[in-house]
Amino acid sequence: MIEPYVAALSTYAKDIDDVIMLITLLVGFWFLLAQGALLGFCWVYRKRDGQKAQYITGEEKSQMRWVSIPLVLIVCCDIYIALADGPVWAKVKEDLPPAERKVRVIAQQWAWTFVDAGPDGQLDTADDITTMTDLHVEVGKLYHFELQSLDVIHGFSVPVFRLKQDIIPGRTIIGWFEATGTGTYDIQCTEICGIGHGLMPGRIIIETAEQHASWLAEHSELSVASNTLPQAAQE
Ligand SMILES: [Cu+2]
Repeated sequence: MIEPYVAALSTYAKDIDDVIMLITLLVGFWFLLAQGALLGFCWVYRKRDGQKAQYITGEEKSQMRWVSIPLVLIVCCDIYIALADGPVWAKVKEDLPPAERKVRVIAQQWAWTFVDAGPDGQLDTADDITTMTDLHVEVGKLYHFELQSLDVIHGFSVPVFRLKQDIIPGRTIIGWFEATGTGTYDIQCTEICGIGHGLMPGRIIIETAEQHASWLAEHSELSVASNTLPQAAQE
């Protein structure tokens, strides 16, 4: 539905779009029906000369049906939506498929810091690559992300992945994504996190295997050098 405007570039983006489409269609159907009936009754039973308004208690069975039948039908629609979205929620938020890559996302007022695990795939080692604002990832690799906040509640949102997760200070929240296409796209903070909230830009750069390998090679050497320099100076 929104794919012409925001590309769908994660393995679960289409599942989420499908749920949103289902909800839009079901809710839209009942909305149009209810508003149509309201306007129709306003017209049919409008004020006419010589006709007195009738007082309706709504207690008779024929009148109560106007409420009870739509109520049962709408509850059935709700159950149908719950059955459709439950597996998608479980897939995105509860399941944690094995990681091929790891990245730490650190939010603060008002910037993003990203720590890539580097060539060894382990965080908190000498070859970790720290970047501000830009998150470099490889297409087709399953990433685990660790979300951390240095101050207040922020929201990590990658619209092209249909991914959104709040970041709570004092907690590390783990989730996953796998990109299905390349390009540069927005990362947004989706919590009003202070006066500079609107100035908290981020970008995700989804690269091919070759592009990402050369980015890794270029930056991990730099980070190893800078991580080992202080030790060398001490000796
Ligand atoms: Cu924020």
